[in-house]
Amino acid sequence: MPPTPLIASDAHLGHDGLVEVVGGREVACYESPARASAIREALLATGDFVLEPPTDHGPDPISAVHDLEVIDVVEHAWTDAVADGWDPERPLLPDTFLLRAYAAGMALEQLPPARHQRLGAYCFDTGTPIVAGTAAAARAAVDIGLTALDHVLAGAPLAYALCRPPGHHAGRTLIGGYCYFNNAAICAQSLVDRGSRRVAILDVDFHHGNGTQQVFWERGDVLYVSLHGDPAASYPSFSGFALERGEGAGEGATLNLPLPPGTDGAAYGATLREALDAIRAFDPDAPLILSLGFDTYHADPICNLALVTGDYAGIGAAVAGLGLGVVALQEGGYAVDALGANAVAFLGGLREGIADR
Ligand code: Q9C
Ligand code: ZN
Repeated sequence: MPPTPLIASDAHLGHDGLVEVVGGREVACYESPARASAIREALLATGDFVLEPPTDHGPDPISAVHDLEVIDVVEHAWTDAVADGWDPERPLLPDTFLLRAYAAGMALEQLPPARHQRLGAYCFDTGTPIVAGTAAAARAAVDIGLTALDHVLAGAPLAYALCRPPGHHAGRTLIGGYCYFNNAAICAQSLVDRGSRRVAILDVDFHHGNGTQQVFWERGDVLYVSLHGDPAASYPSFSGFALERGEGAGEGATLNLPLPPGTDGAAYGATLREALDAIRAFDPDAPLILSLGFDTYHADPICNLALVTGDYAGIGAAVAGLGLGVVALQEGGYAVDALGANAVAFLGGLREGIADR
């Protein structure tokens, strides 16, 4: 089998020095540059991957998914803050969040003009800091995803997008969960815009992809299927329950498969079969968009499932069994020392599954 394109760039290195607030403490952000370096080095060392740069796809694919107001805030909050005297050594996190629950009576058209003062109107948590290099990194992650998609549309059975920052928590008008632009949703929308009528997104990151779900909630042309830690016990807490199934034209085109804490590879595999059956029944006419996280790993510092490295090869092979082209986009995974081995196992399993079919 020919080498698999690995799309990556160094733009993410500027998205660094990040802190988040967890459990009442400021900590170094788990979502670090070392994550991407570890995956990249491990994949290249196998000899089965060829490093390719992203190509510039411009702003239109981003604005096909995200509202201009949040794009504007991501692009300019940092420079507005620094112009206003913000210490450039400190990442920008909102102090105030605009919640619908207290919006009654507010003149929402009168948000503050400085983009950093408005950040909390477009952000849902304390884990999504902005620094000087954030906007460029987020744009590059989109281009990385779209370039991987280009490779698959040009005939590669699999392409791997080393996206950083990740994307699946970012909604139409909201950043959060380490995510700014929703790389997977942008790829799925790009397929629809090129004429696909049934696009499937499979999300195997530990966390529910609330952003991806929101973008396609009322859409029947994009199926969103997610396996994730039960939101009753895990971030993002307010979405990912099984009863969320989409609405209107999208009713039934969202499938949430929450997993209890401690779920191991065998139980995960059984639930994955349900997910893959739903994708087969949907009968996609486009490559699969795979939101790929390794935070289901037993030693992940912020998650609670119990997969081991060997499990990922089986999951990858099962995904290959769909018979679809696969655009794999990196989402989460925070056990940095294990990320390389887990990526090699997953993508190796995918490659073997593709070679066998
Ligand atoms: N400080 C992904 O895996 N954790 N995102 C707490 C508040 C956020 C995970 C945030 C976890 C986000 C792509
Ligand atoms: Zn995650």
